[in-house]
Amino acid sequence: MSYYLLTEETVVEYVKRKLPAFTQGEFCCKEIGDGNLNYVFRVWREEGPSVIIKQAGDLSRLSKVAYSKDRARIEAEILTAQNAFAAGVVPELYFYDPEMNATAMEDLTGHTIMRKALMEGETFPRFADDITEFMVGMLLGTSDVGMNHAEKKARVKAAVNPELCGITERLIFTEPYLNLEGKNKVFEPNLEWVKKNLYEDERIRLEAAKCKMAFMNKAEALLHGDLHTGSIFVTEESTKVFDPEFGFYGPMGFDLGMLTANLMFAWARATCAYTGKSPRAQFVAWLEETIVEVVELFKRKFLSSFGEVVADPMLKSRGFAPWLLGELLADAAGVCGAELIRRTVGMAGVADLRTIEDEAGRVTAERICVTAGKQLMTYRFQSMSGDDYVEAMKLYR
Ligand code: SR1
Ligand code: MG
Repeated sequence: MSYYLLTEETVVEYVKRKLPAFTQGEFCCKEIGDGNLNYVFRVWREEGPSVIIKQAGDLSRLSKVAYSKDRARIEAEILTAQNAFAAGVVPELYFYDPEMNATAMEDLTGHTIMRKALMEGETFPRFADDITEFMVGMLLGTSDVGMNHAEKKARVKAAVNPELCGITERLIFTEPYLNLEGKNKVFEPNLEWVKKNLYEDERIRLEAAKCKMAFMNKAEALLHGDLHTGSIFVTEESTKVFDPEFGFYGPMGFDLGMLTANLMFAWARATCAYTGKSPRAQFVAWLEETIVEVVELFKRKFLSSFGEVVADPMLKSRGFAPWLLGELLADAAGVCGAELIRRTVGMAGVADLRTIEDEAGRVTAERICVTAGKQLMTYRFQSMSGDDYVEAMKLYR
């Protein structure tokens, strides 16, 4: 069967053909994707089985830009690796269809997108534990710490993803500082402030350039590549990381940095323009604890699991694991800074900031993020603790 673009009219027939559990009965379907790159459908029957189908088209959905459909294969291979090294924290993969560039995976209905939940002031007691399990499992399992050197190189090659990495290089590490094509979307009342504090700051541009170089060259471990709160489904009892389409072998600190930045957006919103249902002080305290816990639990788990998975005798040298962790944390702080800056001034802003209705609240929330971003990026080699992240958020007055 050769490739065709799935629609709500054809996806049920496709699923019935591919999955035995779906052969009997009438199924409903809905296109649920709201991203730019792919088509995502849910197919289900009341009291019966359900599945998510994600298909890559020749053109991106919204911007109609041509991207290689091979990205679907890369994403399916990443999901396979995630199920091997972080089972339970990612959707199960049912199949990948190379002809159709389509993936079938577990339906996570019942979960909520974490960004939305945080904007409503919800808290998730399992989150820090689950997400650090995911990150540490993936980083150690797919790096030269836990994987045979030849297998790792073959996997690096198979996951090379120039198009999606190109988006990150442009959107995170270039455009926010240079605004070359005028694609930045700076909140008008902050234009002058951003000009003075970002565009005219040559030192931060230099640090961002160094972080960009690390992103482009450190093929250390398989990353999710876009681990923001919109890529995480949550309930009180469960955390599921999805949408690894930006994944590739990159610097080990990347996912941790992006994640912390996105928890910080929730903090900036809660502090300046809270719209949640729970008491604000309680929610802010939970966010601060969670940011600290994510960093500190990550460090503890990384060091304790390192000893369990390391095979290379040189990597067992005394002091190597803490050194590697130190490098990783510096990269993480740099990425956190870059993410804080780009989601505030760049073209792909976050709802946490961009939907703040009160002008003064949004002005302050955005300045908090850019100021914290600059601090963490500049002092990334000293930003080793969870408290450093919380303190960075409190710098702008
Ligand atoms: C064109 S895609 C824009 C952004 O959304 C994704 O989630 C990535 O973060 C990307 O940078
Ligand atoms: Mg996405």
